[in-house]
Amino acid sequence: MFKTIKDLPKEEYLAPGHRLCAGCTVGTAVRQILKAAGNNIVVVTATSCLEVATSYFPQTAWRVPWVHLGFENSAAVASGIESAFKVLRRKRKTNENPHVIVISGDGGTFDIGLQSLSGALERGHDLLYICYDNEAYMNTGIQRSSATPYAAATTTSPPGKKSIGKKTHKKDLIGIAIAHGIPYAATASPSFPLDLMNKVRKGLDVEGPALIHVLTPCTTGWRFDPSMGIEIGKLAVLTGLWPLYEVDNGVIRLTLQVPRREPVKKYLELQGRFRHLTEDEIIKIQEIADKNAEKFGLGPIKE
Ligand SMILES: Cc1ncc(C[n+]2csc(CCOP(=O)(O)OP(=O)(O)O)c2C)c(N)n1
Ligand code: SF4
Repeated sequence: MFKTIKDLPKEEYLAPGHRLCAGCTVGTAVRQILKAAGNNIVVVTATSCLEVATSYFPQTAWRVPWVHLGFENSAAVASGIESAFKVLRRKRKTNENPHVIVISGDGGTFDIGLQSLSGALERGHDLLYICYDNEAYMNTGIQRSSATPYAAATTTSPPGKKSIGKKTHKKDLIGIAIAHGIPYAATASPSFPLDLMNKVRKGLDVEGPALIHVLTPCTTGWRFDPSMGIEIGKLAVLTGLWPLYEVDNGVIRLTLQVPRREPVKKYLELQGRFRHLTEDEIIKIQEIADKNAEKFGLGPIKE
């Protein structure tokens, strides 16, 4: 368990010099994930910002074994890798027993990869699936995904006279994952690194599938100043829009208490994708945070 920053390993498994945007929190999250996981791993990544920015031929930012897959099949290939190692060990052809970790975007998880993810969870493969969620298909031009939150502007959910932006709400990925009866699922944020890294360790240590859903603010798609990513991630948690919790063998536990919540307006007004919102829409988003607060036992809004 990582109790303080001093406990963190010094090793860096994501090399600097990758091509993620300046201020992108995906790189920060992946750096933390790899530090927590160590190098006895195989990472599987679907097409995404993370993939294109870290594997610019002939260079790679990955200092661990890594494979790029099609958008739709990362969980299927991760299942195959996990099974192949199992068979090779049984046949005494290898002693190697690496953890298999998928790191995929929300488009590759919530939408196009959901079928292969469901299959992997249902079959019970011993792997850790991490969805980094920048709340849209960023790499191809900020199209909405089913993880895009209510009322956010994207290039395919533009606000206008007859539209408030995205009309529907974000899917409950953790709810979908635990419906498969998996032993461990959690939300996380790179703004709370010890919480995120301890969840990665737990997800690797359980036997069977684990899933971690990480909110990763995106300077380009959410339209905020590149210096603000970590602050915006903190505000997502402190408003109650992104509660940090885990589901350990069916038991839900809040991992970060928020005794006094920030109003959602503080989070929304920092982001260009919400600039068009009326007071009425802001109230609707405040209600989402209030419902989360009731569900997870967060404190009241600060006066
Ligand atoms: C089956 C398929 N459909 C569409 C694409 C084009 N495509 C590549 S990356 C991408 C967006 C990925 O979105 P997400 O998983 O959220 O990752 P992000 O780019 O936001 O990091 C799309 C649509 C593709 N490669 N394969
Ligand atoms: S578009 Fe967003 S998620 Fe993609 S690299 Fe840039 S900041 Fe990161």
